[in-house]
Amino acid sequence: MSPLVDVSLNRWDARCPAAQQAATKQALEDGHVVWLPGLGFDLRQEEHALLDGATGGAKNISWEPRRGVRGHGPAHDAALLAALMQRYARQSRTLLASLLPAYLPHLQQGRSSFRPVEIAGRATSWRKDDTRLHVDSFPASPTQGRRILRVFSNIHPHGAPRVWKLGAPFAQVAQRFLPSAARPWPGAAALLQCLHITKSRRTPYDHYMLQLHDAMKADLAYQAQVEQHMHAFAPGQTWIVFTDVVSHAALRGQHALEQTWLLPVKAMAEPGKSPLAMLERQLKRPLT
Ligand SMILES: O=C(O)CCC(=O)C(=O)O
Ligand SMILES: [Fe+2]
Repeated sequence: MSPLVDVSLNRWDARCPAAQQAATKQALEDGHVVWLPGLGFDLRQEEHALLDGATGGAKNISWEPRRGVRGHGPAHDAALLAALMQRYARQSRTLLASLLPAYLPHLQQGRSSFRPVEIAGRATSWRKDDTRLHVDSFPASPTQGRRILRVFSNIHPHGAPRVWKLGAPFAQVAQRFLPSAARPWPGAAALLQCLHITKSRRTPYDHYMLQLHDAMKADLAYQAQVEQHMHAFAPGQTWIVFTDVVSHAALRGQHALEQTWLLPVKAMAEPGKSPLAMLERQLKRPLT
């Protein structure tokens, strides 16, 4: 089956029939990418300046309501960036309200990001190398079992696609990598939190998700051999994905916006399809 399910919407506040809402929710929970080829995010006149000129090398410029803009270079206008990402956060919420109203009361707003740097050829450590297939897990921000739901839009001004690779289903990832994952050290979670390395308690779930993330990226034979589908997201397109279950890699592209939402597992139509439930079934013990 195709890893992408396309949904034809051309407004962020579209009115969606109940059948379309149900199909979208099921596609996401089954580990598909929901692709909105007709839904683009429009920049304001003054925001085009953010797409050219020096970026200061920042891979991710982020914004959060309480912390403001982080990661921007001296050439960037922080107020302009904040306004852009705040608008993206709002519009992505409007989109989720249209398409996934059952999730809406449960969504917790995470980071917004603006990604102005070309992915191809970017120098990074293997662990941060998003050109390798991986599932998402945030070392400093444990989700404690909550789902990572992300909305992306390609805003490249001159036609460059954002090229992704999509890999094997999560069940296969867990089958392959979980048996050799190290157990969490007793006391490690408390220490990490105490040292402010994590913002909250790293649960066993977060520990194992990080192990999967790292093991996938570190295994070059796996990267070469696993099933993989390439997909190019053109400018003017948006996509939604639970990046904690979908094996993904971003190969090339420049200028994207991304909004992260966290969703408690109990808000899913089928909580048994969460990575938390899948890992707990495989390890036969609770992980939060
Ligand atoms: O920037 C992208 O297109 C996706 C990179 C990625 O893997 C991520 O943000 O988790
Ligand atoms: Fe990722």
